[in-house]
Amino acid sequence: MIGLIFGPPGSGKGTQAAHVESVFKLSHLSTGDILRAEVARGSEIGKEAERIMRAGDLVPDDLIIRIVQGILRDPNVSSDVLLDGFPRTLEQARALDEMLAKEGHKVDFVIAFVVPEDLLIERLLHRAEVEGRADDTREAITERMHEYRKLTAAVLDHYRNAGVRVIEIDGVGKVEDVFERIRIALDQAK
Ligand code: B4P
Repeated sequence: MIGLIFGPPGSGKGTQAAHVESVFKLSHLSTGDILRAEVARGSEIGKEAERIMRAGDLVPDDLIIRIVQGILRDPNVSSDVLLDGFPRTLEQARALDEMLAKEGHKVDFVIAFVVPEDLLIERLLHRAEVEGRADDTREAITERMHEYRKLTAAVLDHYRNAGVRVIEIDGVGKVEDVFERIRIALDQAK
């Protein structure tokens, strides 16, 4: 089972993925978390990614595709996966489809959050105060929203056109209420 958790920055991807992982027994794989861990380790990948992420831009497709490929090929990684923050461009989506097709798999569902932009910005600025994440500055948030509209939003149509089940979730409200909407939708989709 391969699921994607999809939405603009601040829509609740990482937040809800943690709940989906524990209730639906899918391994949560967040490319944002992986990149932040590389930055913290000071690895070559981290050095390349740090400046790009801080500015709110997307890291190069080939870099992120190599990372995901390495993880999905790892025999210790479960074949039931929830991908969070990947794919973020059409090139990444095509690379993922190709990787999965080689193993006889495909994307089974996409959870796509719908949240108004003013609320997204409010959440991210609040996280900046609480966690101080390097890419939660007003300038970087503006750039991340721009990148989402320019490059990432099209990924949803890619999967819709491929006949993949896209489950739109209203991401406004308490975290537990949003998760309840996801739980009901995934239970119905079984
Ligand atoms: P991510 O780590 O994916 O960052 P994000 O889009 O902000 O999502 P995140 O999961 O952290 O936040 P969430 O919406 O859960 O990416 C960071 C950067 O890494 C990118 O900008 C890019 O540079 C790079 N990157 C990652 N993947 C890449 C790829 N595939 N290709 C290229 N570059 C890539 O939550 C946000 C906040 O809202 C939290 O504080 C949370 O507590 C709050 N929140 C969530 N739900 C809420 C609710 N219902 N009510 C109130 N607050 C809520």
